[in-house]
Amino acid sequence: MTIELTRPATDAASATTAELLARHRPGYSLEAPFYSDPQIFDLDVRGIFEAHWLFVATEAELPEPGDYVTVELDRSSVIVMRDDDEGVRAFHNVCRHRGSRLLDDPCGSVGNLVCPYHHWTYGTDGRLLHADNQPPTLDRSALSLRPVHVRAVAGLIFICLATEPPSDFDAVMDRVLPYLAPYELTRTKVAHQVDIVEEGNWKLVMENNRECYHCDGHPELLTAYFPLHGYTADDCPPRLRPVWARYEQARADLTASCARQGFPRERMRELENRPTGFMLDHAPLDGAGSSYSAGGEVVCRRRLGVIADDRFGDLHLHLQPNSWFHLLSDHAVVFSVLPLDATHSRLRTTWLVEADAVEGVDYDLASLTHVWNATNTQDSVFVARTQRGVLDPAYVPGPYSEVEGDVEAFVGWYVNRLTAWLSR
Ligand code: 3BY
Ligand code: FES
Repeated sequence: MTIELTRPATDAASATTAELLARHRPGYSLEAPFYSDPQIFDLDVRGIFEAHWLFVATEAELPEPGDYVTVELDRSSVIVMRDDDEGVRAFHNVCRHRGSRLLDDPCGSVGNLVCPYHHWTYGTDGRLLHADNQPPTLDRSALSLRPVHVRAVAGLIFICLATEPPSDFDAVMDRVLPYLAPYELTRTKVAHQVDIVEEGNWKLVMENNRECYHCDGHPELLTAYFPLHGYTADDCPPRLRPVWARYEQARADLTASCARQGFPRERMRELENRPTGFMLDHAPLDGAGSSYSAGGEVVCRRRLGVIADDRFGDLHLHLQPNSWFHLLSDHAVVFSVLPLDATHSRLRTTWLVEADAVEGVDYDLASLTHVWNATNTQDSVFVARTQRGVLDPAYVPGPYSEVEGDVEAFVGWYVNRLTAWLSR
């Protein structure tokens, strides 16, 4: 037996990012600098986060005109706002006078946007309405807040900071929309929202989400979630065969329910080779099959949208680079990751329930949030442990298992997109 005692011959830190990308070994995790180097973090911000569509908020967070959330991404701050015509707008949080930040809070509500410095005042559509002591020749129409590309799709809000956003986004959303529309997320309210500062690079947070190889670390999740992500009937290990049998039955029931309700059913998986990589799978749930709760029972008495069946599994959508979504008959839980620095990320989790659902009557917050709070906490530990490990000089990329295909697809997508951006 040979025991490898030495560090890898090539020092990764001395290679350029382009070289590191070019020598990435498919089927293996990334080299250490991708998880820790501040220069690569800077490239990630510019080449990934400023160049792609990002899921940043839900329409439920902006029920009334003037409601806003601010999105902080490295040096950029973006205001996402409900305008007076009930549309969703996004602007750079930068005054057109001398550049002051306009809004400081993560969310709130305003009549107009008034700069705290010299009180230039903008409408909810971004137009400059008032600026004191200006000559009559001032062209106010040229001094609107600078817009940011924004799309509201079935109640989910995406922004893109690129001058020319990836052009495949609308086509992807057209394909996803028939699956999301029945849940009517525009008619929901925020029951709960939690931010976690993950002690890990944003890619470690995403990679962890993209596999269930570690799912025995999630006992609460496994009361409802079938830990079969990435398995087929052929490679399902013996210990999971009883689970597989339950899964097959639940999947057949779900297919029948979709057919009865006239909803689409096919899985879609185009994670790697397009700018807006995505995966959508309407998966059955274990136990009672309805929701994320101890026995798979519903956790909210009011169903979402036009769903006519409590036992309607989990419509889950994964989007590159920063989000995933679980839509159940009785609630939705949506996740957005934003990078903070090379080794820290913010994970925001938002629980949505039907707009008229009443806490304490239709749902109880502790039950609604139990499974994903527990799962998020467990995942944070996995992410932080991995961050510490990949910072160790002994770390070398390791091979993905057969059930980590979506991690490999995420990493492949990242390598493709950053390579394309660097050679633009
Ligand atoms: O949240 C998710 O979609 C993933 C899929 C596998 C593990 N994790 C629960
Ligand atoms: Fe905003 Fe002067 S910087 S009004």
